[in-house]
Amino acid sequence: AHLQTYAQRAEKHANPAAKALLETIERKSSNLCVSVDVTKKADFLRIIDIVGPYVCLVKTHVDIIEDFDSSLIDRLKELSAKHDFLIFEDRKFADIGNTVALQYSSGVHKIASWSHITNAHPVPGPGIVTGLASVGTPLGRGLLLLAEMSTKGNLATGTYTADAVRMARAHRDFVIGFIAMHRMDGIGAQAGEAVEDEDFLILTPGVGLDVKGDSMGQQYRTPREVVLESGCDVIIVGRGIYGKGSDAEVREQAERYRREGWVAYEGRVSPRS
Ligand code: UP6
Repeated sequence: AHLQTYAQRAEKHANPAAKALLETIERKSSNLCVSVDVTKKADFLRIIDIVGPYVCLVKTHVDIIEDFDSSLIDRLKELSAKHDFLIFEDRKFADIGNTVALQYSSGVHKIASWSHITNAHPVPGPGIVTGLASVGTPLGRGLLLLAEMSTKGNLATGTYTADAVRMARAHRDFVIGFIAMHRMDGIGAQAGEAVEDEDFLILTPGVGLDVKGDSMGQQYRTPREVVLESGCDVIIVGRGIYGKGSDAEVREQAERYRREGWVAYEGRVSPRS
């Protein structure tokens, strides 16, 4: 699937969130997702208004915002319409199905009511997908499973990763892809199992052009390594963009990562040599 264009893949996708994301990527020539990990509502909204034109997706951690209220969600939705991007709350659900269904639908944040895409750790087993799907499917939402992580020493490797892919395969209407560092095509498939027509989106954090990591285990790769060499579909960039001081600099970095991500994609779907 990764040698097809985003537009070709959008046509075939049945899940509304996956289809909308692929169409947005194509329309804006952007496979960039900005992760806006700041703690004040005003900063959060200001950064999103700056980077909005350059992104297909805005990733949030709404539980870190100190002055969170429902007006923030109203503003976020307005910005999503103004700049034409989708919203991904990076909640990383990890509990039993009944609990995650409540966490997804209810509480202060009511994530399912505004976030097109969210994600979950596969560690509790398939019940986590059933629980989240009970809330998200009627709303046309999509789920990503964390099949791999970007951090040094993480445990999401080998058979854990393969089992995450199998779990996704069993729920293809709601699980639209993975947080992962590489493509997952065919991983964990049984002999003779037909998996050629599956098209999981790979969204990849740990992307940076200027530094190799941080002091807490984060590891960065370039958009070229992620999209061209590893076949991932969306680059997720946080501090590399919002961490750059002035508004002008934030805009410049968003433009830079959009361009780098898109050039890497073009190199993948239409190689010159
Ligand atoms: N994230 C990772 N690695 C993972 C999964 N998620 O970094 O394996 C998330 C973090 C953060 C963002 O929660 O919001 O992606 C990366 O931010 P950064 O670019 O500032 O490092």
